[in-house]
Amino acid sequence: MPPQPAQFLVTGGAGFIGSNFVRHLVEHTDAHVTVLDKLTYAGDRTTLADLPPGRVELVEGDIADAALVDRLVADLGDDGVLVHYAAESHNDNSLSDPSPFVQTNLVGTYTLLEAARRHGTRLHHISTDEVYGDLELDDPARFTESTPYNPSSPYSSTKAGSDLLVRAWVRSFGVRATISNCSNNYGPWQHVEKFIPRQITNLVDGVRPRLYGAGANVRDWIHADDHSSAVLAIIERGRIGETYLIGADGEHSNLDVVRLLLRLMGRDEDDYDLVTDRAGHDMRYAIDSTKLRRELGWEPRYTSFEEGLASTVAWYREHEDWWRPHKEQTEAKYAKAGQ
Ligand code: NAD
Ligand code: TDX
Repeated sequence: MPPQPAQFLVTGGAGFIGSNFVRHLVEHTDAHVTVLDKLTYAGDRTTLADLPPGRVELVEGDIADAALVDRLVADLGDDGVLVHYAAESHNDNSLSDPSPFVQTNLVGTYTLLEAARRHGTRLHHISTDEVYGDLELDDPARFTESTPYNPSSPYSSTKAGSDLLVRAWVRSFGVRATISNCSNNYGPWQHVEKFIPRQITNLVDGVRPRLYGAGANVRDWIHADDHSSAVLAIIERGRIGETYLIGADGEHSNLDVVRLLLRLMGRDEDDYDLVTDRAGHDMRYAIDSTKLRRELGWEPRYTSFEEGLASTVAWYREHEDWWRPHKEQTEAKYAKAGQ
C-alpha cells in the first residue's frame, strides 16, 4: 500500500460533498486538511465548525485567485494532494445566470491546474456524470468511462470543459491528475436548493413536495459517504491520468423518491404538486462503476436507498438551525420561476 498523503488541500470543502470528504479524511487518515472555499451562498463555515481545528483549517478565498492558490499549493509540499470539489453546482442557477459557472468551473479549474503544474502537485478532480448528457428511460446502456461527452446545461458543459482541461494538462504538461465522475449525491449538509433536501424541508414546513414536469426523470443516487470513500481509494490507489466513474446502482424516478419521502415522513404518497419543468431537463443518468470496483476493490456501504433516505430525513429534522437560514430565499427564487 502506498504511504498516505500527510497534507490535503480541499477546494469547496465547506460545501455539501467537499465537507463530507473533509470529515472522511479526519475519520480515516492522520492528514492535515486545508480547505479553500469562497463561502458563496452554497458554502457555510458552520458546516465545518465541529471539526478539530488542529486537523482542519479553513481559508476563505477564490480558486480563481492565482496568487492565493499558488501559495496554498506551494505549502502542500511534495507529498500533499490537491482535491478539487469547488464549483457552481446547481443546474437551475446555471439556467438563470451562467456567468459564475464559466468563471469558477472553467477559469477556477484552469488556475488550480497551472499551480499544480508549477509545483508538480498531485491533483484529483471531482466531476459529475452529467458530462455524458442523458439516457432514454428504456435504454439498457449506462455511462462508462468511454461514453462520449454530450453535456446539456451551462452547469454540465462547464464541468465537461473542466474535465477536458485536466486531461489536457495531464497529457501536455505531465500533471499527475485523476478524475472521477459521480452520480447524484444525497445525505446530510446538502443545500436546500437541491431536490431531496428541498422536499424534506418543505415537508417539515407542511408544504407539498414539488416535482418538475411529470416526475418521470431518473437519477442514480449515491450516499455522499460512499462518494468520499471512492475518492480516497482513487487518490491512494488510482492510476495517474485515469478517469473513474463512481455510482452505487441507485436509479430511481423523481416521483418514486417523492413518494418514498412522503411515506417516511408520515404523509399520503399522493400529496405532491407537479410544477413547471426545468428547461432542457436531462431524462436519465445511470453509472456503470465496474472499473472502480474491479480495479480498486471499492464497494458502497449504503446499499439500501430507503435506509439512507430515512437517516437523511432524521438529520434534517435534527439540524434545522443549519438549513433554516437558507430556506426562505431559496423558495422565493423557485416561486419566481413557477417551481
Ligand atoms: P455545493 O454547491 O454544495 O458546494 C460547492 C462549494 O464550492 C461551496 O462551499 C462553495 O462556497 C464553493 N465554491 C464555489 N465557488 C468557489 C470558488 N470560486 N472558489 C472557492 N470555492 C468556491 O456543491 P456539491 O454538491 O458539494 O458539489 C461539489 C462538487 O461535486 C462539484 O464539483 C460538483 O460538480 C461535483 N458533483 C456533485 C454531485 C451532486 O450530486 N451534488 C454529483 C457529482 C459531482
Ligand atoms: O424541486 C425540485 N423538483 C424536481 O423535480 C428540484 C430542485 C429538482 N427536481 C428534479 C430535477 C432533477 O431531475 O430532481 C432531479 C434532481 O435535481 P437536482 O437536485 O437539482 O440535481 P441534478 O440537476 O440532477 O444535479 C445534481 O446531480 C449531479 C447536482 O446538483 C449536480 O451538482 C451533480 O453534478
